[in-house]
Amino acid sequence: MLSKMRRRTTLKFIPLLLSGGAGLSMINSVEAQGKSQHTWWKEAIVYQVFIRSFADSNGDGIGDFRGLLNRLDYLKNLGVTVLWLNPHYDSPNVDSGYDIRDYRKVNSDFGTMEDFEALMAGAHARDMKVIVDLVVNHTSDQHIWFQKSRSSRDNPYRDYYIWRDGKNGGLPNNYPSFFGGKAWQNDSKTGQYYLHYYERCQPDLNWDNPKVRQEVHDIMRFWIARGVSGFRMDVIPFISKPAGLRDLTIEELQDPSVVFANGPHLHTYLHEMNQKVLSPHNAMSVGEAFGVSYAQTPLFVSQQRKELDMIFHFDTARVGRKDWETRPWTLQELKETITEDDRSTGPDGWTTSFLENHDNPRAVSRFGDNSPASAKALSLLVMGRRGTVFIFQGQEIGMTNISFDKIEDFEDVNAKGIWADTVGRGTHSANAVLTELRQTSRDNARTPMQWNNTTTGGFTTGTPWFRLNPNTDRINVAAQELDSSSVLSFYRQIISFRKSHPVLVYGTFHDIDPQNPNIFAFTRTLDNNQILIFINLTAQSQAWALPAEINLGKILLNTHVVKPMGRTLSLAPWQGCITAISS
Ligand code: TEU
Ligand code: CA
Repeated sequence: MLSKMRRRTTLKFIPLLLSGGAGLSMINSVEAQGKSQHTWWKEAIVYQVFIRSFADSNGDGIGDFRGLLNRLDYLKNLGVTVLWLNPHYDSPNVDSGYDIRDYRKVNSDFGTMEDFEALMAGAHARDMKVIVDLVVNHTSDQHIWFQKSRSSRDNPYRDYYIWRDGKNGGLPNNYPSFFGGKAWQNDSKTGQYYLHYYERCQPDLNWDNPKVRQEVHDIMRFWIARGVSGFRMDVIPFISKPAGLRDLTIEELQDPSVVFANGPHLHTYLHEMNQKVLSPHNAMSVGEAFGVSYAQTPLFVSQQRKELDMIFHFDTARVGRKDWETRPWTLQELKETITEDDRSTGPDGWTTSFLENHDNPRAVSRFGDNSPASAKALSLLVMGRRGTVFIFQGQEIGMTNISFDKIEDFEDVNAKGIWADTVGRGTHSANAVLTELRQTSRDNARTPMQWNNTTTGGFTTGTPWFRLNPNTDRINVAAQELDSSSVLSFYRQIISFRKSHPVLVYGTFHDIDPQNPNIFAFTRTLDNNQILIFINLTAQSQAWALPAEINLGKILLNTHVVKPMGRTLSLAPWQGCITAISS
């Protein structure tokens, strides 16, 4: 309901944004869908590393650059071609590094700049590229710019951030913060308020100041010079602030991201960044597109507009969610988001395929039943659709959510903010909020990587910074390495299959049975080459009648040993196949 409402609301922004810039009519004239230009980043298998929880090399309980370096052969073996590092910069770590103190220093928890350079060299020696997180909607309040900015109203850095007087003895407007409470903080030194969409220690930068944009471009060049091949851009649609910073209406307050993502100069700033930095250096870009509707997607990713290469839409990964709460969902709904996402790119844009990241719970717990079989079925969904593949550490072994007994078990600032806004204000019971957070919390994805069956999971020789999931005794890399029927073995197989079958990368996507509540069946087509993918996304056996126009060809990849045959296929729980289609 809410997401439908959001789509309708956002549609009206389109003509506004297009006036003056390149229009959709221009986009329509380019190459037909499916004839997409071949590029390395479309073919990439990106592996996201939440460094803090990946591998600890020095026994302090915190994952680090050397730990990751030591595991590069494992990733190479898996078939990974690009690493995406979560923020690796100097930070007080209030929001896991998304609060940056110095963009030109590395996080000392992770090692030194020399360690970072060794990691880069190690990746390049194995033909892997590295992209880093670009977090430039906000900085840490400990950043020198903010320290200067807050020092006086006439400091040259004052205008690097967004300062306003209060209104009628209260806040400048009614913006809420995503991490609870309001988005304004009064600063006693000068008596004004600064804006923070996230935690109050994450003040928002003022992108309308050309000096800020110049600084960001310089930071990007700094990391490109150190071998980085591109950027994942954190909440990038929020950089241009709404004109006048008026109050949000009650309807807009339901989902402030829609207004925040539609600032008047957003596309001007992205185009400028592309022309000054991305294009000249051939750097890849993927924007986290919180608040962006499918209808708006071409504005970001149409190649002709020269802004970003692709964006992340959250609707698929967040089916069955309303913010931090769960809601009932159906497979039809999940499939609909994938079709919409696929079409949203327009004829010359590109998209991403993912179910997990550091902000979402584990897919196998959310859409599967925690079983290895369901992890394999979901891998087929991620690898089978069109879009650059992003997998998150541990997904390849079927890591699951962890159990939380009490609020103290959580590390995440987001969980704490939700708690304060609900239980803290007496609007919800502790039990009700815990029940939801257990399923939706970002902490579910942030537990240490499970390398072996010891109590510290082979992640560290010391005390891990965050609890390991006790199921590391069953779910771990060491055990799966030796087992040809493991989730890990299946990931290796399907990644190598995708790499050797361009139809899986470039072929058009078509859902052939959208109303089926149990099975996801779709074709991929590239020139004369067509393949069929069907996945039983339930824990029960299912019969699936092949559509009349399709004759099953050779089975090319199968999650199970048993081969489905005939015109009505019997599928085991979570069984999925890739097959040829015979004429
Ligand atoms: O996240 C964007 C974001 O706001 C949501 O994904 C967030 O996880 C949650 O839904 C808020 O209610 C990005 C980063 O990925 C996230 O880790 C950071 O905390 C956030 O921006 C601020 O930098
Ligand atoms: Ca360490």
